[in-house]
Amino acid sequence: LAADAGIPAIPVGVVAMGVAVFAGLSGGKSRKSSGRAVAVAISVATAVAVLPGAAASAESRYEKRVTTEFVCPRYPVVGQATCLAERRTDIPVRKPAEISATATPSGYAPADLRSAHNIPSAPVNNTTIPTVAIIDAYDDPDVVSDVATYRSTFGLQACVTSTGSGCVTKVNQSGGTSLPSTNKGWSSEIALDTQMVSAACPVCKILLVEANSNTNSNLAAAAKYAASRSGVVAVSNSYGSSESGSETGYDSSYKPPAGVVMTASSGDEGYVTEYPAASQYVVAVGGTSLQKAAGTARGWTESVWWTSDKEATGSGCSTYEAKPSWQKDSGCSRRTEDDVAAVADPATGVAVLDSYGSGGWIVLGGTSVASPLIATLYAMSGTTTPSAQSLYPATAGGPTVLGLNDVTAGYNSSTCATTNYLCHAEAGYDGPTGNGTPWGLAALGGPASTSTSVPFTVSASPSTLTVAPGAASSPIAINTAMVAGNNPEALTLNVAGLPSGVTTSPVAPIAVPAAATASTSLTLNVASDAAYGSYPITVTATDGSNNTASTTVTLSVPNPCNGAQQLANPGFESGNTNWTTTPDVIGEWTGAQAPHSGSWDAWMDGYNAKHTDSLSQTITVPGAACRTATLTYWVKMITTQTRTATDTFTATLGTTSQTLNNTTAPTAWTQETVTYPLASGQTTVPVTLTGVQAGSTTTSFIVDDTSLTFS
Ligand SMILES: [Ca+2]
Repeated sequence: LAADAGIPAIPVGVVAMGVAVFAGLSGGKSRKSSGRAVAVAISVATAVAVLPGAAASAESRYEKRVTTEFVCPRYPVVGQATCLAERRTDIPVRKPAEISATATPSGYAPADLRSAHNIPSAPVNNTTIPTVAIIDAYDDPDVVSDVATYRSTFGLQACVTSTGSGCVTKVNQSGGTSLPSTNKGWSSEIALDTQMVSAACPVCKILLVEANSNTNSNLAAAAKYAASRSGVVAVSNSYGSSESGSETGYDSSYKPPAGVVMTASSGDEGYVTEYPAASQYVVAVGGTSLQKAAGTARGWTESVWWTSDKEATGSGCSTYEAKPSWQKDSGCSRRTEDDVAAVADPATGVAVLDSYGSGGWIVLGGTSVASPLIATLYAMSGTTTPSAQSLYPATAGGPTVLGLNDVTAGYNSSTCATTNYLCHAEAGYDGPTGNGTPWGLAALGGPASTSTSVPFTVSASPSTLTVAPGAASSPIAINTAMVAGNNPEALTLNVAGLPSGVTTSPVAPIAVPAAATASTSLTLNVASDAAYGSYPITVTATDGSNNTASTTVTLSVPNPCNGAQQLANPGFESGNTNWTTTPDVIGEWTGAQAPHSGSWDAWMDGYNAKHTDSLSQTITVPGAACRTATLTYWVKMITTQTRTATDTFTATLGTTSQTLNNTTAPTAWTQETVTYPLASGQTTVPVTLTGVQAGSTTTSFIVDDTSLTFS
């Protein structure tokens, strides 16, 4: 067993999962010490506490059964640490090929985490792209490809090799390229850590430092090396071992130089402290159960992660570490865990692609989720003095720190007194969640108000254009640009509002590679049968964080059909000219047969005998672009035949007819309309008006002011 050479006998085994052995160590807990490595996967069926609603008692919960296993051996030997991740075993591992737009990975996605913590889409106040360092043991041979697939799956920018933005750099604990041996459990941890950095900060650089093994000495050496690297702002440590009298010997490794912050997961074993989270020089990160809460201002709600007394976030009072000056809590004279928190409950876990350790997409929980998220937010904040201090009010009970969601519900020990803040959430500071969970970057040293405005713009040139049916537009430049101060992001263009018969080239969605500015050519193809009119077409650019910006292109599809009235002598003012008519129909009639306007109209029927009158013209269609003919006319009926429908008036346009009869025709001047869709290639349209009086009882149909138009 790799005993920790530099460290004198550590009384107990180190924690796997945060726990471990504690023969008589702090907390008064009695834990089984194994002193030997144990099989990795320990299945635990658990009743998970799921969030009490705001109105419910802090203790209320519903039982949600999930099963989990620790990805690293739970009881490593003395002097070794365990990784602090738990895998859901009730959710099947899914191969990358099983993932699609409609079959997304289970577990929270980057957009969920960004929403839950109001994380801006890019670092603020940074003059260079910050680097987040991840400390783990052993080698994950698939880390680079898994991070790349994770990013592409969730629409995050790809690695930009020229700048290192979004890329993983992997080194051993002394910065060399000779990597340690592989390890499946730690590979799951490495996949989780690097993907959480990607989720929170797609542009950040990731430095993965792989310790030769999981001994405390190797991990401390890796952490010290990472903090010394140029460009590193935050170092995340998602592992722990039980506290021991020799731990302070490692503090010099975990005390970062100015301008760098160390974060450490507080543990997954409930109300107990672990190292290095217990170090006074690190930011101890606890875990919550994070759930969506529709209808609330935040949209999310959190409580302390507690699955069982042996599967919950760590917290407590250190046995060996001095109290940092900014901690003001009264129930622990030494260093108190934790400082801050983020999601860790496996029941509300995150999506991770872990090819080497698990063979595909899995859902992970544990405080290993929380530490890299917090480290990344420090890196994004732009502060030159990242520290736990910014999380604390200046005085005990002082004003709430800006930018934190106070967690007030839940506990990490079922036997914990409700008044014990070390294991019970309460308003303000408490052990399990520290001062709360981040809301933006203000509590991590960032600006008080982080702009969450969209970090890019989109415009179109030209923004208005006319395209005839059957033609394609000239290329439209869709110009996208990052707002100053933001790193380039890959964008996706979508097009909405296309009318029937109009398509785009290329077809949306259209990928725009990450760049400070980009111009994407878009062509509108207007089919010959596209609908005439003016249409606002919306082009929307979306980044990997679901920020959107839109611009409008107004497309006019002109109607080239001559819309002028085409009937000749439409009001009969020229007598019979142009009309083919039966005798004595068009005239200067007066009295009841007087015209609708002018002096002339057409009087059909009205004889003391059966009779039929008609009027007709055949009109030339004014152009091949015309699609519809529309006839209007004014009509009025005079009849003594009121009992039965015997007499008819029919207006026929092409093959469309409208028929009135002596019981339905209007007895006062009324305008009627008939429309007729032209056949393809049709060049003429006949118009016929016909009145039929069926017997000797008189009925007259009076017509005036006709009109035939095309469109
Ligand atoms: Ca609290």
